[in-house]
Amino acid sequence: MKPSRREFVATGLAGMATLYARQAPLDGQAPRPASEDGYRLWLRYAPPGTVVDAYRSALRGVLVDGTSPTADVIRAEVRAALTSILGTAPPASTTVDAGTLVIGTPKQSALIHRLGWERELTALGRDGFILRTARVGGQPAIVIAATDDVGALYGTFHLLRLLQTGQPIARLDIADRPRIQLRMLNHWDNMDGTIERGYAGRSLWQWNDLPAKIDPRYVDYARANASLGINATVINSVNANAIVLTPDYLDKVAALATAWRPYGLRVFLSANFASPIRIGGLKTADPLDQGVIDWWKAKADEVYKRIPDFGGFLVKANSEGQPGPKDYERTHAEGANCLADAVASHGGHAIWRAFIYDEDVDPDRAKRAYIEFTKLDGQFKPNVLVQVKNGAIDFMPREPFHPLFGALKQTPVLAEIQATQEYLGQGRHLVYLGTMWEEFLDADTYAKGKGSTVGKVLEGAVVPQRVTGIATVLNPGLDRNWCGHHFSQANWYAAGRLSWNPEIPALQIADEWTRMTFSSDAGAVKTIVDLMMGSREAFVNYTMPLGLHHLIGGNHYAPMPQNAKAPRADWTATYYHQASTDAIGFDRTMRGNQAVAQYFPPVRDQFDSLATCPEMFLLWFHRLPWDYKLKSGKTLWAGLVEKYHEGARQALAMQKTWGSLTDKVDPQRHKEIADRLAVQVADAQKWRDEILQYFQQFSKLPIAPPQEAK
Ligand code: BDP
Repeated sequence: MKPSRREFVATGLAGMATLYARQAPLDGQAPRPASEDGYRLWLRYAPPGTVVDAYRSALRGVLVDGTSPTADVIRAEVRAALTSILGTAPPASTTVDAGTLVIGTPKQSALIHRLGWERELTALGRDGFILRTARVGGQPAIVIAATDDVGALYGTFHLLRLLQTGQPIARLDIADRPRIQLRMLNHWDNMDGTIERGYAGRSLWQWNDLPAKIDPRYVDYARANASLGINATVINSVNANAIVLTPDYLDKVAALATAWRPYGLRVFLSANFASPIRIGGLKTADPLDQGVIDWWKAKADEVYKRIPDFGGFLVKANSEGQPGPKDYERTHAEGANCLADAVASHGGHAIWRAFIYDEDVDPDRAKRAYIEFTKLDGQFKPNVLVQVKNGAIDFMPREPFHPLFGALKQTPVLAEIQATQEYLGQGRHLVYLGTMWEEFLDADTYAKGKGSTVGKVLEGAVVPQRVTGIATVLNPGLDRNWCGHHFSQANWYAAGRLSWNPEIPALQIADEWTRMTFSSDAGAVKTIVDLMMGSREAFVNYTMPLGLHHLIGGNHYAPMPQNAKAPRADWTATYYHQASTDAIGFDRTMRGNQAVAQYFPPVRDQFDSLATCPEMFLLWFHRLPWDYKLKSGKTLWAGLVEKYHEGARQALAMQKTWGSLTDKVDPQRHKEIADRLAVQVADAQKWRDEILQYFQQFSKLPIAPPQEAK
């Protein structure tokens, strides 16, 4: 039976209450931890407390039974981790004694083969694993077994997570597999070393030094990803420079692919649709032109010669100025199929982004992709996947789920989520997105009746999908701590965990991450986890509550509700909030522009009716007078005032809470986070004041702060 979302996943933590109770507090005044720079992410392998004694007696030797680059990776990781967690690494064994950790595949290891687990392992798939206490050659041992050695690597990281989070390992019986096949990252790195919407320094990829020099950081990047089960990465921006497909660059990409292969990480590339013109010397990029078809085929062959396990192309076409099939009056299906055909014989995929919003399709940007892509369902080749952002506009702090989830019956759909925090405080605000993605993945599409959650749609459990996937836009850079804000690392972590299993609770993920990243001190963990769990709602409250969206300008950071001038109307703020003296909000109901009709009937009706529309989406779907009565009995204006004040107050409380952790968190990270929280507090007040003052011109009502906010 599947664990319900509200319980901790069986393979994860035993339950917070028991966990906190089990851990003895650290003795008296524990010394303040030594400074850290955050480079090691959640792979710090700090000893998790007194439980280490039990680990020492349970782990007395290590036998990684196999020879392959991945087996070497496992050996090195286990050695480094156990040395750090246990104080000294248990010896590498060649035979099994009591307490030997045995890791391998039935194919390579006779010991594992003799356990007779093949059928069970096959059912878990290539990436699944068993982590079990068992007798091996008559000796009690811990076994990590998988069909493929990458599965064994995932199992190894699972055990290391249990150790880092202080879990009991006396009787292990875990069989786990990913629910999603393509667990993918999308980097938005430009070829000149800058990163689009990157807030942590320049690109990780050192194009000038590649292919000769493999920076050790590439390997640490792969380790971090493998520890979460991330198995695919698109390394260049969707606003793609065609140069990446030239032979010199392909050699560089191949060197990265080679470094990452032992970690199970496959490379994909963003392709510029006009590449046949830009680097191929052709006059056209028309996807039905034979010369173009041949060019892509030859290009794909060239790529696969260097990278035999190349994943395929990701394409942003006819969106925000990018070239695409519509330039030639061809459909998106015709465009996608051309690239898909080129990689098909190699087992590759063409991933076509649905982030397309042509103004001639519909006046409302939120409706456009659904209209275009539902028309094309059934016309895509089998190896085309459509990649859909979580919401219909663009990574807003809160959006209802994109109506395309569950709507395409014959086309595999990947979700695109963004860990980068482009619209969520970028590298400066502490915003944990696990809760946001949980809300998204749990949303019920009703595509096949109740229980058709977005998570289930993505798993292929609602409409069968040929390939399943979740892509996370993640823009780490050369900053020592990878992500700019130390807490942004949690979003990389959460995205990876949810891509493995969309049902892992955000709370569990926050708890794991905190223990691995900061401390195993029960009080500190609880404080940090609480801080994380409330952070996204706080951000929504002080920026865009009650369904407001896009109240920003071009930098996507600061409030700019007055923004009425941009190259296109749907890049302004006024297009979305439509505030006037009468009302505020976007009428997407059946009486308005009928965007709600893009959802399946129960969802359509829920959003359509004021009685049932969740207030968190109120102004997304409804246009309402300032004196509209909220469920609380307050007017809409008073409700808005209250939300903005609440958000600013929450930011202040977060700062205070963090201040209480000086003894529990190392000085460097504590200070760097505290500095950013000071910015966040000031920003939250700025958002509150600027937005309320702006809307007050229309509401003409007093900004009466709730009592406790003073
Ligand atoms: C927007 C970003 C822009 C991206 C675009 C996309 O502001 O930089 O190019 O999305 O996803 O959110 O293509």
